[in-house]
Amino acid sequence: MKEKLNKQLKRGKKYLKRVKDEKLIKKYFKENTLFLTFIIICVINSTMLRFFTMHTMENYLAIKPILADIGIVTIVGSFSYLFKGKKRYTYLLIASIFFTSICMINSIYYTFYTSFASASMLSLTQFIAPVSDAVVENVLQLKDLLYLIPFLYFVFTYHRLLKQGRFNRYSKEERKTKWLHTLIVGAATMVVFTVTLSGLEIGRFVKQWNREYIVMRFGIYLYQGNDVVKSLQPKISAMFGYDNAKKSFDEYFKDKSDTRDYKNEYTGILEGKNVIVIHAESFQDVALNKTFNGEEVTPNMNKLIKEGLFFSNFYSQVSVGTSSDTELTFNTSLMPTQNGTAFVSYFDRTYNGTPKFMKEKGYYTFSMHANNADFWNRRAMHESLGYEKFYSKETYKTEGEEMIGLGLSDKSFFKQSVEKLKKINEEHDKFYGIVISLSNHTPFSDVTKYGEFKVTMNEEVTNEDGTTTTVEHPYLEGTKLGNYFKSVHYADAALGEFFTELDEAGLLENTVVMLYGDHDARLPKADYVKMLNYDMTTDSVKSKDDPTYQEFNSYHYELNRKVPLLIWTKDDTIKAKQVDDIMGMYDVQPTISNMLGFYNKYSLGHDIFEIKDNNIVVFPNGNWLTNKVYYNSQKGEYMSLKDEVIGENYIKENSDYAEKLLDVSNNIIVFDLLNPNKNESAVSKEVSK
Ligand code: GP9
Ligand code: MN
Repeated sequence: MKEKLNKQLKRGKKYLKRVKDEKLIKKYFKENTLFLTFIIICVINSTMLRFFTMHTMENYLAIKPILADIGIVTIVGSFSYLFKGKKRYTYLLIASIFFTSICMINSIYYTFYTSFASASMLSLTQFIAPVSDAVVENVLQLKDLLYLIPFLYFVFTYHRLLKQGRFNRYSKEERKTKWLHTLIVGAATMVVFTVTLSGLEIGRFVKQWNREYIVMRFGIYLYQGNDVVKSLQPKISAMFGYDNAKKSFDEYFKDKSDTRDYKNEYTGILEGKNVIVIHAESFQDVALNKTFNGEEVTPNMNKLIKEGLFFSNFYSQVSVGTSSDTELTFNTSLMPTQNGTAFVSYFDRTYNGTPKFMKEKGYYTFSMHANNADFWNRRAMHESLGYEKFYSKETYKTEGEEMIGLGLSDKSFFKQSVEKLKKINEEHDKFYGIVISLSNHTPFSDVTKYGEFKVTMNEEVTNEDGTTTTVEHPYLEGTKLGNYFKSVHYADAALGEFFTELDEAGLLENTVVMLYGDHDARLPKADYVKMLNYDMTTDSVKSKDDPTYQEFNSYHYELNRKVPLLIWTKDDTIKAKQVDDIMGMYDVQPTISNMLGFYNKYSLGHDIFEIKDNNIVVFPNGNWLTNKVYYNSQKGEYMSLKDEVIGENYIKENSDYAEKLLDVSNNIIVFDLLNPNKNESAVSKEVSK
């Protein structure tokens, strides 16, 4: 044994001596310049992508994704050695185009969706196209082209080697050995990488839990490979995982009553009333009651929220499906799907949609939106939700009308919608419909069309002679947040006109208006910091050491993403009240169904007037919010909202609840569990009260 070990040691020493004497490392570098360049440029690009997208220290210092990237590209690159002569270059060229494209696509995608691309979203490119202006302006940026530099360097290296006669041609034997050795190195790197992973990381990777989390720990290439497998999974798992899904579904709802088992002061109060729902694009609470030099950003909304039932801590729960995810959750009390979007990938499932229930109650149900009917696949999905008719772009006059951002201006859209509503009101006994606005859509750059609204800070300066002059500090002018306020100011004015026109047409009698902000406006954190900490005396942002500096960290950012929810009647059917309990989009259906007189057993949210301040809002990425805590599931960290000590149990119980809820929601959609033909237990429960 000892002798054997000694022999091995001797061999090892001899080899190291050879490496030193014959300068083997230098030789290796010289002989494999092209291959090594390929590895380096692929790793540089993926690292660059992570640095440009996720701005956290944890990401900047992460070694694991670099290791994973090296492993993957080494394995892929190793096969180049099997090709003869110039074909080896062609192979590496194709591979580097492939890896560079992954980085570029994800870079563009991230700017638009603040997420990484998914193969299940491939069909969504057709939805991106109509957003043309917004996409070009908001998405294609110089940084997206930076990935071409390393790639071009690779091409240049090849031509340089060729010119210098250093592009090696290997014999068959050499090629085979090189391939095998390189493959072993790649595989060994992957083994080292895998050993460093924690159980949690592996679990989340398998689940494709949160894309940022995966990219931060596994690198973009491994993420994308996993994503392709995961994207095929809905189709495959819909075939195979049914039994487990059905079991957990039955278990989840087993204690829930088949009919409504409570009554409160809101039960049935809206029964028989017409319903107009307003989907207010990117309307965020931050604009409410905000003033610039005494002028309100949203004077109309400020008035309405004082008159109606206003929910001041209301959050949308969107994933990559943004507007469409909100529509899903608003209408069905289900969460967005874990892969792809329900509107696009699962439009053919059965949904317990509010419009469907209202139709059963004898209402005429419809949706109105002046955008292309196929955007977010609404044409198909609105039918599945139970809207009898979708008044889309084709039914609106756009010629000669004002266009803002993505299309027809809200003012024109509302005006034309009122004409349609008048007709509907004449032809139908009662109606339930949604109007989906559009103008207040990112990138909020159509400023000239929003009307005059200054986002400045005025300073009264006393002159030497005692008179005063007003000095205007344009601190938010030109920022995205500043432009957003201008845009919301326009959207609010359009809303004001809509209410006036509805009133003039007599459409507010016997009608309830519900309004929700569909999701936050994805505004830069730095702009909020500037807004909160601008010092006009120095014309700059205060330093963090300044005692009056207001912190605005990532938790403040998350909490600030809340959107308005309003239920309003012209008469006093709905009395003015502000509800401050934490509430999510999935609580809307349970809350309004009690008012309107229907019941959906398979809702995931709660009637806010029953659950009150005991509520939890689960976000699609696993984060959750209660009246005590905002929990960040990716970081495994939380912020206590009331400065109290939070027990570990509290975090665990709520995290388990969130995980279970997301799982059940996803199963309902993927396995079509509300379809009475596929799931018998769903039949009898899908009834109106
Ligand atoms: C598109 C509009 C905007 O018709 O609803 O969608 P979004 O980009 O917010 O998902
Ligand atoms: Mn939207």
